[in-house]
Amino acid sequence: MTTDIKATLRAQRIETPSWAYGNSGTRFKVFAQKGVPRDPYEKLADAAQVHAHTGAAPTVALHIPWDAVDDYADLARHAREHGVAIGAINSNVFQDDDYMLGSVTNPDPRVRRKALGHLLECVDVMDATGSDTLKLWFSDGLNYPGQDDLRARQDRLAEALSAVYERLGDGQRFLLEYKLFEPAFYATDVPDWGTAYAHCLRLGPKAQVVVDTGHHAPGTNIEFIVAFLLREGRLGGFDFNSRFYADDDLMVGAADPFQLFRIMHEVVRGGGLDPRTGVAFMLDQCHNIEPKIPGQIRSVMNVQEATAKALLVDAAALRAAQDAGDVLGANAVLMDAYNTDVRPLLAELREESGLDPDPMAAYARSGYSDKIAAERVGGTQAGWGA
Ligand code: AFD
Ligand code: MN
Repeated sequence: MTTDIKATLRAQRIETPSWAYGNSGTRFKVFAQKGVPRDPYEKLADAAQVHAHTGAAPTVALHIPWDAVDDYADLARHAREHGVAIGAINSNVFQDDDYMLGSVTNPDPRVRRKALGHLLECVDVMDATGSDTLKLWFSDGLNYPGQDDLRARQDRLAEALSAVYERLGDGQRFLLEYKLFEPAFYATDVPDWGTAYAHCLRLGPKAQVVVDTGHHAPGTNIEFIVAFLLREGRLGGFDFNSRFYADDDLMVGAADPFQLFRIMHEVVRGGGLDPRTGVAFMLDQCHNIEPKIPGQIRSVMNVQEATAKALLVDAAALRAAQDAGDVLGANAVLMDAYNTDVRPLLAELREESGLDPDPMAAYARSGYSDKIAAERVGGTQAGWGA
């Protein structure tokens, strides 16, 4: 059993976001950190550190235009030279002044055309980088009742999504991301998994839903959403992070490791770890006060630990207890796996893969942090571009 679990964990791939390595903060303050990358090339170098120490993070999501370059083939080459590859392409229709009243759902057709143009440019970037996944998040929404027509905005959204869907090439897909709140305060045009699912269902199999674990009302049963979407073949992937109160973008598993375990249990139960399902395990986090690279390393480790625990669930015993209506017995089977310390198993796995059993300590010893702080002087540090 351990051999199988190790093989599955060895095959697990977790994607880190380029924007996690830049400065980030809240509307109150962005705290600049020493050594932060100044361009996509340096971001990829930092992301490569996460993969080098964990062995589980070989791809890096880009965000356009933050990571726009003249020559994507050269950027892809740079990534390969550092042992990583470009992953999902994230669109950005939330930071241009034209988008104040929305992007693809804006009442002004000129703005809608501009937003759609950007989305189609992102597919061009996919063609240039060989990425198969476009991630679409719309901050579009309203601050007041009556401000605009909720139904008309869905019509506009559907029109834009259809145009992007038609543009996708073979082997390409888009992941539609929902978010209950922020930056809009009254209504968001893609607020929940049902809205995202309905739009994807209408379009076809190349449209799937991405579950950002910070994008729900407090107390939402996220693992139910995961189980449902996976069963429907519409779980495109995750934007993993964790939250205490809002979309806090903290290290995944840091606020509620039990919830992350329950999510990964549904992934394992539904076959979502099989690469053929295409479920993308992406991180989407912004570490405002934590050092960037170690924050990503810890997050990758947290996903690995939750996955290892989920793989330890005795599926036969669980099913037997469930079928027998043995409430406490079934719960005990799940809790038994959750309460297992899987760190020795993961340490062993890393050593067998030629890695240091403790990625955090290995990174700290590497001196990379001091190196980039000393070298990266001048230039303009990457950030959220807000
Ligand atoms: C913001 C949004 C959303 C999106 C991310 C990258 O809330 O999570 O995936 O930016 O564009 O965090
Ligand atoms: Mn996200």
